[in-house]
Amino acid sequence: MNAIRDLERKACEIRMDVVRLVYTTGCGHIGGDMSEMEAMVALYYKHLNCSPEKEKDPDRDRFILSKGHAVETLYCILADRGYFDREELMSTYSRCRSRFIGHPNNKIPGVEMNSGSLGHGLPMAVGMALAGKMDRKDYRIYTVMGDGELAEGSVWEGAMAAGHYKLDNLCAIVDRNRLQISGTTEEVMSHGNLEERFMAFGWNVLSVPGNHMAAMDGALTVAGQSAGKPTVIIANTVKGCGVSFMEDNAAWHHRVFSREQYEQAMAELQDRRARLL
Ligand SMILES: Cc1ncc(C[n+]2csc(CCOP(=O)(O)OP(=O)(O)O)c2C)c(N)n1
Ligand SMILES: [Mg+2]
Repeated sequence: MNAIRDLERKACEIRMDVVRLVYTTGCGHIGGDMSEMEAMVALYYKHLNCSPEKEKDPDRDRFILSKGHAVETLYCILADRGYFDREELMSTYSRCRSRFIGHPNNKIPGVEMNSGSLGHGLPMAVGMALAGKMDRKDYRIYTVMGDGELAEGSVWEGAMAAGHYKLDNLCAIVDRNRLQISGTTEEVMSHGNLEERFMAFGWNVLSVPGNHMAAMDGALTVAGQSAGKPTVIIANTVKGCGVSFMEDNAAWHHRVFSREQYEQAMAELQDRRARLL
Protein backbone atom coordinates (compact mmCIF):
# COMPACT_ATOMS: atom_id res chain seq x y z
CA MET A 1 0.00 0.00 0.00
CA ASN A 2 1.74 3.15 -1.16
CA ALA A 3 -0.71 5.99 -1.77
CA ILE A 4 -1.15 8.36 1.16
CA ARG A 5 -4.93 8.30 0.76
CA ASP A 6 -4.99 4.50 1.05
CA LEU A 7 -2.91 4.71 4.22
CA GLU A 8 -5.22 7.40 5.62
CA ARG A 9 -8.25 5.24 4.90
CA LYS A 10 -6.58 2.26 6.53
CA ALA A 11 -5.79 4.36 9.63
CA CYS A 12 -9.46 5.35 9.83
CA GLU A 13 -10.59 1.72 9.51
CA ILE A 14 -8.15 0.54 12.18
CA ARG A 15 -9.42 3.34 14.46
CA MET A 16 -12.92 1.92 14.02
CA ASP A 17 -11.67 -1.60 14.83
CA VAL A 18 -9.97 -0.30 17.98
CA VAL A 19 -13.08 1.60 19.12
CA ARG A 20 -15.18 -1.54 18.55
CA LEU A 21 -12.64 -3.72 20.40
CA VAL A 22 -12.51 -1.42 23.42
CA TYR A 23 -16.30 -1.03 23.52
CA THR A 24 -17.14 -4.72 23.18
CA THR A 25 -14.48 -6.02 25.55
CA GLY A 26 -14.69 -3.18 28.06
CA CYS A 27 -11.00 -2.34 28.36
CA GLY A 28 -8.06 -0.72 26.61
CA HIS A 29 -5.81 2.31 26.47
CA ILE A 30 -7.73 4.07 23.76
CA GLY A 31 -6.11 7.53 23.95
CA GLY A 32 -2.62 6.25 23.19
CA ASP A 33 -3.99 3.81 20.58
CA MET A 34 -5.33 6.74 18.61
CA SER A 35 -2.26 8.98 18.83
CA GLU A 36 0.18 6.31 17.60
CA MET A 37 -2.09 5.29 14.69
CA GLU A 38 -0.43 7.03 11.72
CA ALA A 39 3.02 5.77 12.72
CA MET A 40 1.74 2.22 13.13
CA VAL A 41 -0.21 2.17 9.87
CA ALA A 42 2.62 3.73 7.86
CA LEU A 43 4.98 1.11 9.30
CA TYR A 44 2.80 -1.98 8.87
CA TYR A 45 1.28 -1.14 5.48
CA LYS A 46 4.34 0.39 3.82
CA HIS A 47 7.71 0.60 5.54
CA LEU A 48 8.20 -2.61 7.53
CA ASN A 49 9.53 -5.59 5.64
CA CYS A 50 7.42 -8.16 7.47
CA SER A 51 4.44 -10.43 6.82
CA PRO A 52 2.78 -13.50 8.36
CA GLU A 53 4.64 -15.71 5.86
CA LYS A 54 7.96 -14.23 7.00
CA GLU A 55 7.16 -14.29 10.71
CA LYS A 56 10.35 -16.17 11.63
CA ASP A 57 12.48 -15.02 8.67
CA PRO A 58 15.85 -13.94 10.12
CA ASP A 59 15.95 -11.08 7.58
CA ARG A 60 12.59 -9.54 8.53
CA ASP A 61 12.38 -6.05 9.98
CA ARG A 62 11.55 -6.01 13.70
CA PHE A 63 9.01 -3.77 15.41
CA ILE A 64 8.68 -3.26 19.17
CA LEU A 65 5.72 -1.46 20.71
CA SER A 66 7.52 -0.06 23.72
CA LYS A 67 4.42 1.79 24.98
CA GLY A 68 2.82 -1.62 25.34
CA HIS A 69 -0.37 -0.37 27.00
CA ALA A 70 -1.53 0.86 23.57
CA VAL A 71 -1.63 -2.70 22.28
CA GLU A 72 -5.13 -2.56 20.78
CA THR A 73 -3.82 -0.75 17.69
CA LEU A 74 -1.03 -3.31 17.24
CA TYR A 75 -3.43 -6.26 17.62
CA CYS A 76 -6.02 -4.81 15.24
CA ILE A 77 -3.30 -4.21 12.64
CA LEU A 78 -1.78 -7.69 13.03
CA ALA A 79 -5.25 -9.23 12.68
CA ASP A 80 -5.91 -7.16 9.57
CA ARG A 81 -2.54 -8.19 8.12
CA GLY A 82 -3.50 -11.86 8.64
CA TYR A 83 -1.24 -12.85 11.54
CA PHE A 84 -4.21 -14.35 13.43
CA ASP A 85 -7.97 -14.57 13.37
CA ARG A 86 -9.70 -11.24 13.82
CA GLU A 87 -12.81 -12.79 15.39
CA GLU A 88 -10.76 -14.50 18.08
CA LEU A 89 -9.26 -11.13 18.98
CA MET A 90 -12.62 -9.34 18.94
CA SER A 91 -14.38 -11.93 21.07
CA THR A 92 -11.70 -12.86 23.60
CA TYR A 93 -9.45 -9.81 24.08
CA SER A 94 -8.50 -9.38 27.74
CA ARG A 95 -10.91 -12.12 28.85
CA CYS A 96 -9.97 -14.86 31.27
CA ARG A 97 -7.77 -17.52 29.55
CA SER A 98 -7.47 -15.49 26.32
CA ARG A 99 -4.01 -15.39 24.74
CA PHE A 100 -4.75 -11.75 23.90
CA ILE A 101 -3.84 -10.21 27.23
CA GLY A 102 -3.90 -6.43 27.67
CA HIS A 103 -0.25 -5.86 26.72
CA PRO A 104 1.94 -7.28 23.91
CA ASN A 105 2.68 -10.95 24.41
CA ASN A 106 5.33 -12.59 22.27
CA LYS A 107 3.36 -15.83 22.04
CA ILE A 108 1.08 -13.95 19.62
CA PRO A 109 2.24 -14.25 15.99
CA GLY A 110 3.96 -11.04 14.89
CA VAL A 111 4.76 -9.76 18.40
CA GLU A 112 8.55 -9.55 18.82
CA MET A 113 8.73 -8.69 22.50
CA ASN A 114 6.62 -8.65 25.67
CA SER A 115 6.16 -5.05 26.72
CA GLY A 116 4.04 -2.91 29.01
CA SER A 117 6.59 -2.17 31.67
CA LEU A 118 7.71 1.13 30.19
CA GLY A 119 11.33 1.87 29.34
CA HIS A 120 12.39 -1.48 27.89
CA GLY A 121 11.58 -1.23 24.18
CA LEU A 122 14.44 1.04 23.18
CA PRO A 123 17.17 -0.90 25.05
CA MET A 124 15.89 -4.13 23.44
CA ALA A 125 15.74 -2.45 20.02
CA VAL A 126 19.34 -1.29 20.49
CA GLY A 127 20.41 -4.88 21.20
CA MET A 128 18.60 -6.16 18.10
CA ALA A 129 20.09 -3.40 15.93
CA LEU A 130 23.58 -4.10 17.25
CA ALA A 131 23.09 -7.83 16.56
CA GLY A 132 22.03 -6.95 12.99
CA LYS A 133 25.23 -4.95 12.51
CA MET A 134 27.41 -7.72 13.96
CA ASP A 135 25.74 -10.31 11.69
CA ARG A 136 26.00 -7.97 8.67
CA LYS A 137 22.25 -8.18 8.11
CA ASP A 138 20.18 -5.54 6.32
CA TYR A 139 17.07 -5.70 8.48
CA ARG A 140 15.89 -2.62 10.32
CA ILE A 141 14.50 -2.15 13.84
CA TYR A 142 11.67 0.20 14.74
CA THR A 143 10.16 1.05 18.10
CA VAL A 144 7.31 3.31 19.20
CA MET A 145 7.68 4.92 22.63
CA GLY A 146 5.41 7.20 24.65
CA ASP A 147 6.54 10.64 25.74
CA GLY A 148 5.62 9.88 29.36
CA GLU A 149 7.76 6.76 28.95
CA LEU A 150 10.82 8.95 28.41
CA ALA A 151 10.92 9.53 32.17
CA GLU A 152 12.41 6.02 32.47
CA GLY A 153 16.21 6.16 32.85
CA SER A 154 16.71 3.04 30.73
CA VAL A 155 15.47 4.97 27.67
CA TRP A 156 18.43 7.30 27.93
CA GLU A 157 20.94 4.49 28.46
CA GLY A 158 19.57 2.97 25.26
CA ALA A 159 19.73 6.31 23.46
CA MET A 160 23.37 6.75 24.52
CA ALA A 161 24.33 3.25 23.31
CA ALA A 162 22.52 3.71 19.98
CA GLY A 163 24.46 6.92 19.33
CA HIS A 164 27.73 5.35 20.45
CA TYR A 165 27.34 2.34 18.13
CA LYS A 166 26.06 4.51 15.26
CA LEU A 167 23.02 2.29 14.80
CA ASP A 168 21.63 3.67 11.56
CA ASN A 169 19.48 0.53 11.24
CA LEU A 170 17.42 1.76 14.21
CA CYS A 171 14.48 4.15 14.14
CA ALA A 172 12.63 5.21 17.29
CA ILE A 173 9.34 7.06 17.11
CA VAL A 174 8.24 9.12 20.10
CA ASP A 175 4.47 9.53 20.32
CA ARG A 176 4.67 13.10 21.59
CA ASN A 177 1.05 13.60 22.63
CA ARG A 178 2.17 15.63 25.69
CA LEU A 179 -0.05 13.59 28.02
CA GLN A 180 0.67 10.57 30.14
CA ILE A 181 -1.47 8.64 32.62
CA SER A 182 -2.12 11.36 35.17
CA GLY A 183 -1.69 14.67 33.36
CA THR A 184 0.64 16.53 31.04
CA THR A 185 4.24 15.45 30.57
CA GLU A 186 5.16 19.06 31.26
CA GLU A 187 3.71 18.77 34.81
CA VAL A 188 4.77 15.20 35.55
CA MET A 189 8.30 15.17 34.05
CA SER A 190 9.12 17.86 31.54
CA HIS A 191 11.38 17.13 28.55
CA GLY A 192 12.50 20.63 27.69
CA ASN A 193 13.68 20.59 24.09
CA LEU A 194 13.31 16.92 23.19
CA GLU A 195 14.91 17.37 19.77
CA GLU A 196 18.08 18.84 21.31
CA ARG A 197 18.22 16.07 23.91
CA PHE A 198 18.28 13.33 21.28
CA MET A 199 20.77 15.31 19.17
CA ALA A 200 23.07 15.45 22.18
CA PHE A 201 23.02 11.64 22.25
CA GLY A 202 24.18 11.49 18.60
CA TRP A 203 20.82 10.91 16.90
CA ASN A 204 19.45 12.11 13.60
CA VAL A 205 16.28 13.96 14.70
CA LEU A 206 13.11 14.52 12.68
CA SER A 207 10.13 16.37 14.14
CA VAL A 208 6.79 16.00 12.35
CA PRO A 209 3.04 16.41 12.84
CA GLY A 210 2.56 12.80 13.82
CA ASN A 211 -1.10 12.36 12.87
CA HIS A 212 -0.41 13.66 9.38
CA MET A 213 0.09 10.59 7.19
CA ALA A 214 2.18 12.22 4.47
CA ALA A 215 4.52 13.75 7.06
CA MET A 216 4.89 10.46 8.92
CA ASP A 217 5.47 8.54 5.70
CA GLY A 218 8.09 11.09 4.58
CA ALA A 219 9.91 10.91 7.92
CA LEU A 220 10.03 7.09 7.78
CA THR A 221 11.49 7.29 4.27
CA VAL A 222 14.19 9.71 5.46
CA ALA A 223 14.90 7.50 8.49
CA GLY A 224 15.48 4.55 6.15
CA GLN A 225 18.25 6.50 4.41
CA SER A 226 20.15 7.61 7.50
CA ALA A 227 23.87 6.82 7.45
CA GLY A 228 25.97 6.59 10.60
CA LYS A 229 23.29 7.64 13.11
CA PRO A 230 20.11 6.22 14.63
CA THR A 231 17.00 8.24 13.81
CA VAL A 232 14.29 9.45 16.15
CA ILE A 233 11.02 10.74 14.77
CA ILE A 234 9.37 13.08 17.25
CA ALA A 235 5.76 12.56 16.23
CA ASN A 236 3.77 15.54 17.53
CA THR A 237 0.41 13.88 17.98
CA VAL A 238 -2.94 14.35 19.70
CA LYS A 239 -3.98 11.79 22.29
CA GLY A 240 -7.38 10.35 21.31
CA CYS A 241 -6.91 11.63 17.74
CA GLY A 242 -9.94 11.06 15.49
CA VAL A 243 -12.75 11.23 18.05
CA SER A 244 -13.68 14.77 19.13
CA PHE A 245 -14.53 14.15 22.79
CA MET A 246 -11.37 12.10 23.42
CA GLU A 247 -8.88 14.45 21.83
CA ASP A 248 -6.22 15.93 24.12
CA ASN A 249 -8.08 14.68 27.19
CA ALA A 250 -6.00 12.79 29.79
CA ALA A 251 -9.16 11.13 31.12
CA TRP A 252 -9.23 9.01 27.94
CA HIS A 253 -5.85 7.42 28.66
CA HIS A 254 -7.75 4.37 29.88
CA ARG A 255 -11.52 4.62 29.71
CA VAL A 256 -14.39 2.66 28.21
CA PHE A 257 -17.21 4.10 26.10
CA SER A 258 -20.84 4.34 27.14
CA ARG A 259 -23.23 3.22 24.38
CA GLU A 260 -23.85 6.86 23.36
CA GLN A 261 -20.13 7.64 23.28
CA TYR A 262 -19.46 4.52 21.22
CA GLU A 263 -22.10 5.49 18.69
CA GLN A 264 -20.78 9.03 18.44
CA ALA A 265 -17.18 7.84 18.02
CA MET A 266 -18.17 5.41 15.25
CA ALA A 267 -20.31 8.04 13.51
CA GLU A 268 -17.38 10.51 13.47
CA LEU A 269 -15.00 7.88 12.09
CA GLN A 270 -17.51 6.71 9.47
CA ASP A 271 -17.89 10.32 8.31
CA ARG A 272 -14.17 10.63 8.00
CA ARG A 273 -13.92 7.38 6.08
CA ALA A 274 -16.63 8.47 3.67
CA ARG A 275 -14.63 11.60 2.92
CA LEU A 276 -11.58 9.46 2.11
CA LEU A 277 -13.35 7.17 -0.38
C1 LIG B 1 7.63 1.04 34.40
C2 LIG B 1 6.19 1.47 34.35
N1 LIG B 1 5.76 2.42 35.22
C3 LIG B 1 4.45 2.81 35.19
C4 LIG B 1 3.58 2.25 34.31
C5 LIG B 1 2.11 2.66 34.33
N2 LIG B 1 1.73 3.40 33.14
C6 LIG B 1 1.03 2.81 32.15
S1 LIG B 1 0.74 3.86 30.88
C7 LIG B 1 1.53 5.12 31.68
C8 LIG B 1 1.65 6.48 31.05
C9 LIG B 1 2.41 6.43 29.80
O1 LIG B 1 2.37 7.67 29.15
P1 LIG B 1 2.96 7.78 27.72
O2 LIG B 1 4.25 7.06 27.63
O3 LIG B 1 3.00 9.24 27.38
O4 LIG B 1 1.91 6.99 26.83
P2 LIG B 1 0.69 7.53 25.93
O5 LIG B 1 0.44 8.96 26.28
O6 LIG B 1 1.15 7.41 24.54
O7 LIG B 1 -0.46 6.63 26.24
C10 LIG B 1 2.02 4.72 32.91
C11 LIG B 1 2.76 5.60 33.83
C12 LIG B 1 4.08 1.26 33.43
N3 LIG B 1 3.29 0.68 32.52
N4 LIG B 1 5.39 0.91 33.46
MG1 LIG C 1 1.98 10.45 26.10
